[in-house]
Amino acid sequence: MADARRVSEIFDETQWAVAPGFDELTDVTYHLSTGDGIAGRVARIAFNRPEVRNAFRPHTVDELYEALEDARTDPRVGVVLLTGNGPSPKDGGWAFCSGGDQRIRGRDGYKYSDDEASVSPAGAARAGRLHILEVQRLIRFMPKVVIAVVPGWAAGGGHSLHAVADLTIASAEHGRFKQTDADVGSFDAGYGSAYYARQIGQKLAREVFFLAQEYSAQRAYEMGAVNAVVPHAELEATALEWARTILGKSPTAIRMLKYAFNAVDDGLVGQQLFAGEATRLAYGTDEAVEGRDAFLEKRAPDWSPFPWQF
Ligand code: S0N
Repeated sequence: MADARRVSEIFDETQWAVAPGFDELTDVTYHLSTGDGIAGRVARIAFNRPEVRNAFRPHTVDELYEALEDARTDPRVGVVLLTGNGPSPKDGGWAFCSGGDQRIRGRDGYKYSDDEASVSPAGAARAGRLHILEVQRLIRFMPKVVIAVVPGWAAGGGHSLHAVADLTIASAEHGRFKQTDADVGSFDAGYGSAYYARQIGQKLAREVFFLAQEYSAQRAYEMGAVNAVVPHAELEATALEWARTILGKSPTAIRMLKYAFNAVDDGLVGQQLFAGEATRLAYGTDEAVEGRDAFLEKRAPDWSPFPWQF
């Protein structure tokens, strides 16, 4: 049960309630906003393994996916804050996420348990998961704004999650960025690197990956990887304020804009998503209704009221 004490030192329990049905999570927490005018409209989903800098194991990714999917399909939710709880009870360190849990990395991916293949056929089928990439796609393709709220380390696959998020706000005191993939023999060859290079430029992106140095929140801001750097104590309040501002905008406009920003880098999938939303808008026109009605009434459509606009 994710009570307020177990959430995070900078979590304001007066602003949030545990999302219904998500009170038994172990590796992440999932809350919905309760504030005036935004009740139920902002989701806060947080890694909850601060003792390992919020590294994710397959079970973490399962819970993260379920929470994100719930937020995606909840018509009230317009903004998702993705963050990390903290600090670590061991040493007081803060993290957004430090990527895949290296202690359970096998030769074919990350393991649920040592003997999972012997547990059941499903266990065998899911052995060696790398499904954080499915989470990346969920963040990328959901027609809502996802903000990475970075209270500490964003490293490895955690760095990739911040890269794929729509916006990033970081703690001035504890926000740290480091792409360690090449240190541990892993490589995010998609959004984490190639798309990241679109954000900050090729030379800088190659430096981040090839040297795996540490970057402060301020330096990441200067590089164009972070939207805002704020005092640690104000991080979550600032993120909620940004969410409130975004919720004041047209949902359709935000959705079309996100897919427009994505389309240029997402190839046919990007075009498909943008076109799907365009089709949804077209279905609302009298012209499209006439096409449907003509078919159902077994007559030729009358397009005469609809000019060939220029
Ligand atoms: C984050 C770092 C820089 C923090 O350093 P700091 O503050 O000095 O803390 P530590 O003492 O190092 O850590 C505290 C405790 O936490 C444990 N820990 C930290 N990170 C991990 C981790 N990732 N896995 C397991 N344990 C971790 C430490 O061991 C320590 O524990 P104790 O107290 O018991 O000693 C620093 O911790 C660091 O560099 N961490 C490792 C970062 C890393 O290399 N992550 C993995 C990178 N690769 C991926 O994430 C791949 C992900 C993936 O699934 C993928 C697959 C295919 C395609 C793409 C991806 C992708 O998304 O990238």
